[in-house]
Amino acid sequence: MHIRVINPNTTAAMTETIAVAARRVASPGTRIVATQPDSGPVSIESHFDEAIAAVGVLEEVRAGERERADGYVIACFGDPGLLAARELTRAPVVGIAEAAFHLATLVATKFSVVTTLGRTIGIAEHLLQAYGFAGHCRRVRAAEIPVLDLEHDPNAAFNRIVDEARRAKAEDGIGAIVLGCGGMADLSDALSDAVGLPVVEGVTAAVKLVESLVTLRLATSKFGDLDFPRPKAFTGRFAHLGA
Ligand code: 2AL
Repeated sequence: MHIRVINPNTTAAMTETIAVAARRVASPGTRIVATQPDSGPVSIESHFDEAIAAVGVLEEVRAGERERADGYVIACFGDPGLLAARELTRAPVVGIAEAAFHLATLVATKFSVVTTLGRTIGIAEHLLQAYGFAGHCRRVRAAEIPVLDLEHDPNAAFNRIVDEARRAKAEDGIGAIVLGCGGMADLSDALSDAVGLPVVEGVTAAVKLVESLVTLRLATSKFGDLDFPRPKAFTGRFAHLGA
């Protein structure tokens, strides 16, 4: 099985962190191909960053189709471009936020999210509403770490995440923590040990969900709104995305 794990930001070091975490949980027969767009934001911390990054995600899905990928993971917690990506392929496409929310509800009745910057809280809350998980999530919390600090100063970042997760455990009435950034892909075991709660991390959750969907032969539905986009010309710098 060939799973293309797309880091929607352009920071190669973060792609590597994501790749290592994905390979750690992948089944022996699964090949993880981890990629990032050529162009776009180095980190995704706003609606603007997400909108630009989504185009790169879609280009990476097109590239994956040429390589006959069996499934895709969108490894940013805003799940940028998720539904558009599903339109481009029959293969399953799973975002790390939706994957983590789904699995968290299987191990706890309530969870809190610990994400990076406070300004991304609204993005996660919007997804919780859109996906129908708002009733399971007690609170989206921020450790106030810029995304790239996860790469540049990992020990300080981890300590802030531990502090916020401990506050969540003490104050939120939860049974599990969801980690709210692809760059946190390597932190779930250490955080779980430090806090004493199940910690659901989206990259690893999404890899196992894609493996399950492929094994169960559950392809993305081409009946209805996830059908391939109608062929048409695109102009200017997006000409390569047209038919
Ligand atoms: C993210 C993420 O997962 N990757 C990135 O660049 N930004 N999301 C977040 N909330 O920090």
